[in-house]
Amino acid sequence: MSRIRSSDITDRRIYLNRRSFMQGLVAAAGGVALVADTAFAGQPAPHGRKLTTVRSALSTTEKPNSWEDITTYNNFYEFGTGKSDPAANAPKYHPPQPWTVSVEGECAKPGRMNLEDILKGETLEDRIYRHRCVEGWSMIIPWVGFPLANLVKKAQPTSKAKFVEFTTVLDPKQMPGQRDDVLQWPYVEGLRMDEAVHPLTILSVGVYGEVLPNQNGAPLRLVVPWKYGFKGGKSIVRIRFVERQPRTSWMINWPEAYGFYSNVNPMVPHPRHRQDMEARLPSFFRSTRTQMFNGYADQVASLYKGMDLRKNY
Ligand SMILES: Nc1nc2c(c(=O)[nH]1)N[C@H]1C(S)=C(S)[C@@H](COP(=O)(O)O)O[C@H]1N2
Ligand SMILES: [Mo]
Repeated sequence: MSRIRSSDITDRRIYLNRRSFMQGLVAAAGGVALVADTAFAGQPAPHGRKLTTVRSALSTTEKPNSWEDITTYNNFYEFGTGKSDPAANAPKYHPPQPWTVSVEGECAKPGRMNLEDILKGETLEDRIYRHRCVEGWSMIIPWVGFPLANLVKKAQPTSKAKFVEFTTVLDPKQMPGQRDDVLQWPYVEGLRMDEAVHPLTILSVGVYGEVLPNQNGAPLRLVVPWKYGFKGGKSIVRIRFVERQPRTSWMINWPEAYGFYSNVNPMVPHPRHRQDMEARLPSFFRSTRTQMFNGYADQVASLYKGMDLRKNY
């Protein structure tokens, strides 16, 4: 099958929109960008526009999935519940320009921040991470991002801030999925403070050295590689520091299946999905053994010392 390039499914207006977003990124990152990155030579460059990045030491050495796998097999219920719905519907979405994130709650520096300001002074890193969906499939994804801890630091959370809540944009006019009540909208996710500032936790603005396609959560999405994929909220417009554990959209949807922690754990099955094996796309056979904390146990197991992970699923 021939590759679907996003230039084929993106109209010119959106292309220009993406360009101006890119220019914002370039300005923000201080004149980087538009430089070919050799790390992924041989992979298609669907927009022909690359970000300048540095390779992160926290990357896995496993071979990344193809651009096509990563951008055409997605979960993004705002654009439909089918795996191919986001690639079909999300390219038509117009992110507001400029994209602003409201930083709220228990912090000394609340306020609205433009994405450009958020990226100012950040070094964008290639973070090749394992990505494990609770439904049983997995991929290796070369994200581009920066540590969430950097943004948390700028906000100066107070001692009352025990959790961080992440909210996706609410735009039912442009997001057909938000006109159905499959989930509570807007999509809400959350992390404990120590999880949020862990060096593996990133905010991503790109994949394969390019600006994030809409279906992957443009322009800014959360990535927490030791947790199931649904913890990675997309298209984030609000980050709130709170004292109490946030009520996330998935917990409200089905609390017995979706706990707050949702750490990848081969020993705790989901009511509908076993978790001890996974299908590494593009294969649909569950022939890969799932690792505790998705293979990141050395880095994160200490966060959960003394906790019963069967209860705190
Ligand atoms: N706003 C929002 N974020 C979301 C979702 C969603 O439906 N809406 N799906 C989650 C799920 S279930 C997964 S597995 C990942 C998929 O990310 P990817 O499409 O970039 O692979 O996004 C997560 N973030
Ligand atoms: Mo998922």
